[in-house]
Amino acid sequence: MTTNSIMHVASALARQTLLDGDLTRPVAGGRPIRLLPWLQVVKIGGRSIMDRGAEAILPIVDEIRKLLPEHRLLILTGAGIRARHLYGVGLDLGLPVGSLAPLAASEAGQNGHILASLLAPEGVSYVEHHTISNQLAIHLSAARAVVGSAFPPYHHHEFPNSRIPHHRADTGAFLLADALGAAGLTIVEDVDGVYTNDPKAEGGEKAQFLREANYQDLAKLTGTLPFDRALLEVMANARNLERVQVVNGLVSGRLTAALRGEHVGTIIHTGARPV
Ligand code: GWN
Ligand code: ATP
Repeated sequence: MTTNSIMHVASALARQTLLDGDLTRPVAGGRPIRLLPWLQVVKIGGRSIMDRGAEAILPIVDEIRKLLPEHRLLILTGAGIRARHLYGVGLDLGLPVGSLAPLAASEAGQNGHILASLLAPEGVSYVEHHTISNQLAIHLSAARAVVGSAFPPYHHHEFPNSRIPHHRADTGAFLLADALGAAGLTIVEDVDGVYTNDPKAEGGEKAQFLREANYQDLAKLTGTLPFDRALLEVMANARNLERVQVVNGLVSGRLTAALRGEHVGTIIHTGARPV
C-alpha cells in the first residue's frame, strides 16, 4: 500500500478565473507597498529642454546640483527631435511600431547620457533600464541621484494601436514613479504648465492656464497636450502617485520649488486614492 503524501499549496487564486474582478479583488485589490517612498522622480523634456542645448541644459544642471543634498533623485530624459526625425524615416519605410519604439527610446537614452556626464562630478551616473528595474536602491544608497531613459522598454511589446509609439517618455516616467511608490513626479517642460490649448500654436494667446486639473478633465480636452496622451490612461489606474506637477524648466528655481512641495506649475490629480 502506498501512502499519499502530496502537499496541497493553499492559494487564494488557485481555483478561479483571473478575469472575475469580484473574485480577484479581495486578494489583488489592495494598495501595493511603496518600494522607494523617499524617491523623487524628475522627467526632463527631450524636445523642450535637451534639444535647446547648453542654454537650457546648463542652468538645469546647476539647479539639480544644488538640489542633491535635499533629495534623492531618479532623473529621466525624453527623446526629443532626433526621435521625431526617426519616426519620419521609419514610417516612410513602413517599419512597425515595435521597431520604431526602441529606436526612439535610444534617443532618450542618449539625452540621459549627456545629462549624466554633466552631473558626473557630483557622483551621478547613467544607469541602464535593467539597473532601474533591479538595483535602484543600491545605486541611490551610493549616490544622491542617477539618470536613466524615461522611455518604456516595450520594444515589440508596444501596443499596436498607433504607428507611432503610444507610450513615450512621459508615460514611462509615470509608470516607473508609480510602480516604485515614489514621493513625487515632476515633469519639466518649456511652458509654465498645461493650458487649454498649445500656448505656442496659432491663436495660442487665447489658451487658458490650468493651475490644477484632474486627469479626467484633461482627457476631455480635444487639442494637444504637453505630454503623451497615454499618460492620462495610466494615471487613471495609478496605485501610489496621487499627483504630478508639470513645471517650466526654463525658469530658474521652478524645479527646486516643485520638489519642495510648492505649487509653481500645473498639478494634475491622478486616479490613485489617498490611503
Ligand atoms: O543603450 O542609451 O536600456 O538604459 O528601448 O533597450 O532601444 O537598451 O535595445 O540596459 O536595455 O540606447 O540596447 O536600447 O537608451 O532602452 O541601455 O547605453 O536592449 O545603458 O542595454 O531597455 O541605455 O538603451 O533604448 O535605455 O531607452 O546600453 Mo540606450 Mo534605451 Mo544603454 Mo538603456 Mo532601448 Mo539597455 Mo534598453 Mo536596448
Ligand atoms: P519629449 O521629452 O518626448 O521629447 P517634451 O516633453 O520635451 O518631449 P513636447 O512633447 O514638445 O516636449 O511638449 C511640450 C510642448 O507642448 C510645449 O512646448 C508646448 O508648446 C506644447 N503644448 C501642446 N499642447 C499644450 C497644452 N495644452 N498646454 C501646454 N503646452 C502644450
